Amino acid sequence: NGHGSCVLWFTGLSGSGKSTIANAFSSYMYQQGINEYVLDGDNIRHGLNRDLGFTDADRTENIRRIGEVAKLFVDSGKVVTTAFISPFRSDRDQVRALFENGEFIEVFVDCPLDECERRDPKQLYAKARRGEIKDFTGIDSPYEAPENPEITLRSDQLTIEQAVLAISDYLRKQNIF
Ligand code: GGZ
Repeated sequence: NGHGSCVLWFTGLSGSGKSTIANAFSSYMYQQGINEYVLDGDNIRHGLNRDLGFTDADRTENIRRIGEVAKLFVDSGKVVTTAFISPFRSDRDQVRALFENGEFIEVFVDCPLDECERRDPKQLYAKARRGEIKDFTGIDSPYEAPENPEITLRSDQLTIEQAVLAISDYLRKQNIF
C-alpha cells in the first residue's frame, strides 16, 4: 500500500473529542487499507506509562515516551495516531523534532473549555471544580494551545464525519494518502 508514514498528533483538552475523532479517523484509514495504529490512554497510560500521574513532570515524561513509541511505529511504516492532552508546547515541539519534515502532523482539537466542561462525560471537571481532583487541565493545570498546528478542528462546530474529511483532505494534499 503506497502511502507515506507519519504521526497524527492530536492535542486538546479533556472532553474536546480527541479520542472520538482519532478513533473515527482510524476506522476510516482501516477501511482504506492503510497500515495504521492508535496510541491512547487505554494502551499507554494503563501499560507502558502506568507509573506516571498528572504532575507537570509526569505529563512531560508521558509525552516523551509516547513520542519515542510513535517514532518506532513511523519507522516501521505505519500511520500512527496519538490522542493525549499533551498540554505543553515545548513537549510537543520536542516530539516534533524526532521526525523528518512533514512526518509530524499536529492536530489541534479546539473546543472551548466551557463546552468541554458542559459535556463532562466522566464528571472529571465537576470533581476538579470541587477540588476532588487536583492539577486538572484547564482548571488548575495549564493547556498551551498550538501556535502553528498543521490541522485545527473546531470540534464544537464540526460533525465527526466533517472532522474525518478535513484530516483526509490534508493528508491527500500532502501526498501522504
Ligand atoms: C487531565 C486527567 C487528569 C488530570 C485524570 N488532568 O477525559 P479523559 O480523562 O478520558 O482524558 C484525560 C486523561 C488525560 O491523560 P493524558 O495522558 O492525555 O494527559 S497528558 O497528555 O497531559 O499527560 C482524563 C484523565 O486522563 N485525567 N486526571 N489531572 N486529565
